[in-house]
Amino acid sequence: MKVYLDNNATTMVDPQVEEVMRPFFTEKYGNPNSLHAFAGATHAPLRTAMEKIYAGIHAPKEDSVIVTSCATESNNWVLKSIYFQYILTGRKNHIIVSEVEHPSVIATAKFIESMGCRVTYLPINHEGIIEAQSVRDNITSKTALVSVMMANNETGAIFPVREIGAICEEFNVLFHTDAVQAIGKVPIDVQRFNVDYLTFSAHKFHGPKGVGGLYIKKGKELIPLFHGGAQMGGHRSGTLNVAGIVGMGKAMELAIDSLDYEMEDVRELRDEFEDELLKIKDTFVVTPREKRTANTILISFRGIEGESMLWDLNRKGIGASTGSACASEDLEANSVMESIGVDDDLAHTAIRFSLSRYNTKEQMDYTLEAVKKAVKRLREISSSYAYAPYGHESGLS
Ligand code: C6P
Repeated sequence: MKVYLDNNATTMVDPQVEEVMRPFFTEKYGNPNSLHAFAGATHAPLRTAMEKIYAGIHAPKEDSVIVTSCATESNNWVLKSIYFQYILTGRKNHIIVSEVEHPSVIATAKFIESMGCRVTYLPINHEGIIEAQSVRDNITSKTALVSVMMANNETGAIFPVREIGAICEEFNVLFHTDAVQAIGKVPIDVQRFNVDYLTFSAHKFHGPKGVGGLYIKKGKELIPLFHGGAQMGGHRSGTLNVAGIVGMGKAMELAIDSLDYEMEDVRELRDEFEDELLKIKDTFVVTPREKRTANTILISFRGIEGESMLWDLNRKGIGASTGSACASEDLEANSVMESIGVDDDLAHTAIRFSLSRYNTKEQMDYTLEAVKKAVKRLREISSSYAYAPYGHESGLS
């Protein structure tokens, strides 16, 4: 059996998405900006796709949704533009981010910090969640931007973006949220959340890789990251990725249609699996499940290096991760676990299981058995587990 449980890293392209994309490679391949029928054939599908994307996040027509190459680009764009518009010009000198943002936010924040911007990195609480009050406490008259993600990629923790949006509005501070892990998992409404900028990436919701987006509220325009042929209304130059945009539109439509299934059926599958995992001794899950997206579990098995567990699971055809895919090669402790303040040993034992609408009960039962076997085998050879005060057995009786 093959079981894919790394859907926070990327997802399978939905077959319906692949189907709508196919004509744009070998039939309707015109550049949308050209002046002939090959180009014209792309216009209606592009318009339809953009309508679906606007609808998916409840963006009003007067606001902009700009297609980018990925969430990393969107996140870089927001922070670097704020630097050019507000920090470099001396109008403001400060931004606030959470310390568990994706590296595309954290590394960009550190870059603009090295250019003279003051950056506050907000800590998470013991449940792995940012408290809205901490945003309020750190805003000053010189704060240009607050950037806090909607859902964390490692734990699935849902952050209080609505409250944070309201605080930012009260203090007249721009608000960006990285919604990469929230699309298709929680309802998204840019108007209710009061966000100025919102990032997303198609491959996280069963769309293609290499295409993402940035929502920009009217009146909160950014300086383009890419100057050139003035596509996308001059916001982002470069020939449009027609197949990618059409695919992202379809994927957004399907994500919204599947939202109830995700929030009920995927949640049930996840919860049952989690209940069984927690019966194994010396396990620890970050963030209460009702405060998480329905598909994610970050769990520690004391005494077992995360990478060893992944190896055992991989041999059984199961794909999971130790956390964020882009940090998985460094063998460092899980960064969210460290931020919560768990001890270093435990932070090295984290495994992220992230489900999708394609997972089945049979797959989860199969995975559970594989996890139990791996725990037994690995704890038997784990010196840190054998000598630790909490037990001398594998944890499975
Ligand atoms: N997180 C994970 O395993 P790109 O690769 O640019 O499409 O997405 C980047 C990104 C931005 N924000 C969040 C919250 C994300 O989760 C990701 C991608 C993957 O968690 C790969 S590191």
